[in-house]
Amino acid sequence: MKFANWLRRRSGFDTRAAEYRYGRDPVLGFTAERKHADTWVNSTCGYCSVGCGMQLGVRDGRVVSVRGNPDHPVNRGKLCPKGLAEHYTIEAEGRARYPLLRRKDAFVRVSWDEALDTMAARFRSIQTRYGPESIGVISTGQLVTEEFYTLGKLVQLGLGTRNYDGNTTLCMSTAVSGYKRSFGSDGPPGAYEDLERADVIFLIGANIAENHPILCSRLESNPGKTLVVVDPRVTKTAMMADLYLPVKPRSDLALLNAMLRIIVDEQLYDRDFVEKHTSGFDDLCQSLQEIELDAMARITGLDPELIVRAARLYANARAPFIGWTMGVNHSTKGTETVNAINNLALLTGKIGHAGASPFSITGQCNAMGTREAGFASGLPGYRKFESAVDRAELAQIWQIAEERLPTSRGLAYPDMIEAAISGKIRGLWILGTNPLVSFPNVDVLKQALDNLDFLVVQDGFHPTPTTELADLVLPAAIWGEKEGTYTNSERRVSKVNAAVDPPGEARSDFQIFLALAEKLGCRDELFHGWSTPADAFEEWKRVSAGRLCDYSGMSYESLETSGGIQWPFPAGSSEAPSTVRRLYGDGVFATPDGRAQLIATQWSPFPEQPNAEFPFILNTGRTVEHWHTRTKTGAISILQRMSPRAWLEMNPADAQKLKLNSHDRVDVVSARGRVIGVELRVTEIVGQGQVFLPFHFVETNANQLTQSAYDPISREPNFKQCAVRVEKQSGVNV
Ligand SMILES: Nc1nc2c(c(=O)[nH]1)N[C@H]1C(S)=C(S)[C@@H](COP(=O)(O)OP(=O)(O)OC[C@H]3O[C@@H](n4cnc5c(=O)[nH]c(N)nc54)[C@H](O)[C@@H]3O)O[C@H]1N2
Ligand SMILES: Nc1nc2c(c(=O)[nH]1)N[C@H]1C(S)=C(S)[C@@H](COP(=O)(O)OP(=O)(O)OC[C@H]3O[C@@H](n4cnc5c(=O)[nH]c(N)nc54)[C@H](O)[C@@H]3O)O[C@H]1N2
Ligand code: SF4
Ligand SMILES: [Mo]
Repeated sequence: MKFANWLRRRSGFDTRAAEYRYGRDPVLGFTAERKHADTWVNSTCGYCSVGCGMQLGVRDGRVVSVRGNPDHPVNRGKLCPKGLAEHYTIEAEGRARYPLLRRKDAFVRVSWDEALDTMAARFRSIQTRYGPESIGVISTGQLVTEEFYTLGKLVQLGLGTRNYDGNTTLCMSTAVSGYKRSFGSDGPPGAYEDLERADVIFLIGANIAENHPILCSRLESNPGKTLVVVDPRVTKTAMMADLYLPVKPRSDLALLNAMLRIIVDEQLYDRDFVEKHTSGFDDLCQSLQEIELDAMARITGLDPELIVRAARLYANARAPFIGWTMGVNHSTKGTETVNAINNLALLTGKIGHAGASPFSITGQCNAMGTREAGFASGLPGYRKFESAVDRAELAQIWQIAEERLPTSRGLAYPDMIEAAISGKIRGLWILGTNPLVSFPNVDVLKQALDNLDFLVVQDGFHPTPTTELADLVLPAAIWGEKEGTYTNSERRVSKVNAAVDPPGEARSDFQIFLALAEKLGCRDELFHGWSTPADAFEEWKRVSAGRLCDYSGMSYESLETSGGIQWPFPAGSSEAPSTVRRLYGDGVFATPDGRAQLIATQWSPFPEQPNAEFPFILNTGRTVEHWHTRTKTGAISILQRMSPRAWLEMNPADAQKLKLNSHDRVDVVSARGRVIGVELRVTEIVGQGQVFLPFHFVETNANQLTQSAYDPISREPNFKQCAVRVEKQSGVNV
């Protein structure tokens, strides 16, 4: 029994342990007794894409506690530290409560009517003067799918602009582009169960121990696996590895191509699968002729024998899993790197079976929902802008003229920012994202926002660095206060429920969209008879029917009782909702001829190599306690105390050369900016010539340093490398 408890705590963070430790609630201030809830509301965690099932404990109209849902198939009762403290976000300091309109230099509180009248009038007058596409919308991966579906329709058919994108372009757009090029559609093909059933697991640029902690407990229930971690930094995940490959920054593509070459040369590929289910084999082989093991070993910094070992390990595995996250996506070579990963799976036929999957681990709680239902890089239901058939089908469902659907996408997020600088975009609506902290080379963004005629920011918190710059702030309900669905990384749609009302006059994003549609005069046409997210869900089910992301067999009730359903789940499906589903098990891909595409790729050095003036490569990323720009976790004292400020990791050999010691305060300087007074951590977690800075802290904003370099295919920023120097602190941050 004792052993079982120990195991449970080791492999997750047990709710009871946390309650014991935090007997007197440090945030809400009442004692453990008062935390005993009267009722428990089932929901899904609103932080990361693991999608843990949760129960929110409600007492006297307040959420006083949360616990893991023991019956949920994803987390089986476990939660990570952020999840365990999530209820504190609801009553955290700094929630946005009232619409605020900037008059001269100060915000004044206005009614919702006045706020939305002003928004509609200002956007329309900008459009009259500069054309419909002078308005841009930047959304998020943190709303419910019903909201994404509603927003996409509202922006395209109501506001009438194609310039709609989200923070997902800072995050997942590379995986989306890579999947589309290789398999014909977006959609991670595997399931979390694969972590338990794979015999070999590669994690490339994915630090799940910090960022998807509950996936670690899925890994731990697979004692027979061999875990290979590819990351230039010795992360907590790397420390779990059987084989750790400390690649040089952004050399993954060289490693993957070397592995592909070895697999072809040693005939370790699946000839039958390649012949029946793929195109492009000859071109791929030809491109691999240029790949030489010794050269790739130099680029990656790995011994040639290690690369050979990794290639054989993958190809000879019964069921290999390759998971990746931002170490791959955040790169100007990101899409090609995803294609090289997919090439490995396709060459060896290791896809669509238990354990075998090239799997993009997603980031935000509902990054998937916006990919499925949104209007940004595709039409709803993974339809393509450029497909006449797809447009006709959608127009038919919506009963609108086909010409109202665009034939190509609008500007991607970074291109909208450029367009604001050049004056093409004049009005911007930012919702559920905080770009003043999260956008690369943030001075460019500031210039863009400065140049706008009208900026609306819709957020659950105020002030944030971004709401502070707005002309209009719209206060939004957040997790715990609204209803809908999230899709996690394994395509599992889970129910999200409201446990309490939002503070002040804050409204759910869904209600804000409907009210704005009313003001724009399109509510009746686009959202006839809608009043709750369930109305959007019912229409979305029809729009997704027959598509890869088919929801048509789901209902809110079945999502509740099953603890989430993986798509595709068509109406009339004979499978039980709880069945684990994988894509492409039949070898038929979402391309016109059903064949997946093998794609030749080419490594090249990352932009902005270190030089005499800026000798270090800056890597940026996350820590387990904090969520992105800390609007939520910065307001939660338990988490904030565990990780109160940023730090810079530097290798001891470099620190010695610079005569720096741990805890010194240093400045980090790039060609674009200076971050002042970061605490130094001298550690071998990072290699020589590399430094690491978390990007959570606006006071020491990593994006003051990062560069405006983007993947040409996905438009995702190269957040993980830029050239910097490190100096003893020069001044104080203001
Ligand atoms: N605690 C916490 N959890 C989160 C989040 C959070 O903010 N906080 N955010 C969520 C979101 S939206 C996302 S997208 C995910 C992100 O999850 P991750 O991708 O795991 O997070 P990061 O720390 O950004 O980067 C991952 C790793 O990439 C490595 N890396 C850097 N350069 C390279 C390279 O050239 N090659 C390779 N192979 N690796 C490299 C870094 O060293 C780092 O360990 O986390 C989600 N979960
Ligand atoms: N240097 C560097 N920069 C990075 C990264 C990196 O690794 N390095 N990672 C990138 C990645 S992967 C990501 S995903 C981005 C994340 O960057 P952001 O999207 O800017 O980060 P968040 O702090 O999650 O911002 C979400 C905002 O939405 C608000 N919010 C929360 N819930 C709701 C809601 O229900 N409705 C509304 N309207 N608002 C809500 C929050 O208060 C917050 O202000 O950062 C990117 N930036
Ligand atoms: S692992 Fe992700 S989904 Fe699960 S509790 Fe932690 S933050 Fe929430
Ligand atoms: Mo992300």
